[in-house]
Amino acid sequence: APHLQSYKDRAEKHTNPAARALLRCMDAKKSNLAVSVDVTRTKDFFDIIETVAPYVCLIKTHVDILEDWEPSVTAKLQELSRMHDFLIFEDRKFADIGNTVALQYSSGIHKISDWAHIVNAHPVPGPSVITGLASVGMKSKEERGVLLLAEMSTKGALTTGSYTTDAVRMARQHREFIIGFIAQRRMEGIGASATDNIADEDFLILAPGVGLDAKGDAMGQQYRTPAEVVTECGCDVIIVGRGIIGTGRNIDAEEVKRQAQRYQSAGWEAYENRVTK
Ligand code: 5IU
Repeated sequence: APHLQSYKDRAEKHTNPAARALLRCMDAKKSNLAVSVDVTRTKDFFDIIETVAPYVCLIKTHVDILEDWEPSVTAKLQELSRMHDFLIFEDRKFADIGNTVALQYSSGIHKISDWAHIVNAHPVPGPSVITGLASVGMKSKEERGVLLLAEMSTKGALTTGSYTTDAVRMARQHREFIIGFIAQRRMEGIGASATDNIADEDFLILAPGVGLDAKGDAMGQQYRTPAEVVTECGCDVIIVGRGIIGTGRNIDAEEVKRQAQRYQSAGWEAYENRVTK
């Protein structure tokens, strides 16, 4: 089972270049931490990224919330990604017909496919959402991969039962491009039939809803600890926003750094407690 193997071994075997790059980075930096930089001003955005960069494998963005976004923002983000060795995940949650998501991914002002190694999509439209994104991402010369939203962290989420099972089945049909899931637990083998070759299935699980102090927020978010998420539930990457960046206003760089280090160690310890040594 992939969750018992090291990130390093999985990096060597994975067939998707973006997944390989992420696993390699996790091993090299000893970090399974993704920081979610949900702020509205580019100055805060870059202050946070430059502070947390040494401790993360991945930076998760919502570029559409930046009030003063301009093309140089994503150019600088790519430069930082190369300089500090982290990947970029634009949490765009595509959810339209194939033709539309292909345009949303490649075009508009943000041109997401130019700079985001990883994006995600809701499985709700069916396999056409994957076909649409793949028509852009699979043609790119860069490392590109997509995560399906198999489960959400929020109270009352509809992503349960057969919805989740069908999401895994969809991903299994497109393993060259669907590198894994946003989910709360491992997904390999779910919904597989006897004819599916699941022996070498390795879906990366990126889990949002991670916090060491709070149990949730006032708007339905629910938090679990890195130990619950990584050791017990077998997820690969912890996604942390406010646990590290605070409210996103009046950024205290020293505190952000301290929290990033704290979550990096907690995430890595949870991983070491899981893998077979
Ligand atoms: N996010 C979730 N839960 C989900 C999905 C995405 O929290 O199920 I899908 C995003 C939303 C936010 C980040 O950008 O992950 C979590 O931020 P906090 O750690 O501040 O709650």
